[in-house]
Amino acid sequence: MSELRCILWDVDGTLADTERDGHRLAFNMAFNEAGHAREWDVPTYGKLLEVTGGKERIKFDIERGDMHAMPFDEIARLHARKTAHYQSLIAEGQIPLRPGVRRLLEEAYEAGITLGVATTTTPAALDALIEHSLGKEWFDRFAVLAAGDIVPAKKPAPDIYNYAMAHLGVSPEETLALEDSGNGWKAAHAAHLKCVITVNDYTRIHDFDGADLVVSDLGEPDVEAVKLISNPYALDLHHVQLKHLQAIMNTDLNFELSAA
Ligand code: XBP
Ligand code: MG
Repeated sequence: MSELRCILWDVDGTLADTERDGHRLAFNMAFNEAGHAREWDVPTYGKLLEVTGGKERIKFDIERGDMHAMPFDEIARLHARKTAHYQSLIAEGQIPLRPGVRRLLEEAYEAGITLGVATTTTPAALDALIEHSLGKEWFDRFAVLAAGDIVPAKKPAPDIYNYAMAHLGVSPEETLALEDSGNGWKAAHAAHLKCVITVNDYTRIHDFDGADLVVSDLGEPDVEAVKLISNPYALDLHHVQLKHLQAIMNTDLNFELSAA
């Protein structure tokens, strides 16, 4: 139980729905361009999301026999081409931010909350999304951009969260994570962070048992209320605001429940 000082944002699926019509298409473009007879359709890619990291995802597909074998340096080259295609898709403005993301980012920034990114994706892919979907000013507004291979173990390991917090000099007790996936939730939980989940079409079937709030999206004031999927703090909300994240941080759920 503590004051909220820092919010760490996941990227893919949380800031924007980048996977199905962004990353997936970019992988397929790179495969096609390199002459690999492989295309990841929508359901196949949904299952492959269990493997975090693009290079790791290709390696997994090879090891299970669905792509022909290649050494890791060739995988890395193929992935670099994928990243270039992804950057082009993002630059074309194909992927908007999810509902409420800009609103909540701005509210937290204006309130002086430290903001950071903790993601599995490649720094160049993250930079493209910030530049084209969020706006260049956010390069300065995020106090840390923790991404990709900066840590050896990707989510569900807690390493990227631990790296971001160490860089910022904040503790888990004063930090909240925003995530969209089972692996993201596991990483935040293993880093001892409270965590709010916004699900999407790929992740609504994931297990978020123990998460502090699970919602359809962050929502906006002038549209229909968000769908509350799991609301253990019994928050009364139409759309997710900074005050709700602060309430989650200020409440010791175990104490409240045992005192009730
Ligand atoms: C999601 C991921 C990433 C992307 C692909 O990251 O697992 O691997 O699917 O990006 P997060 P790369 O939800 O943590 O933002 O190909 O650049 O790895
Ligand atoms: Mg994600």
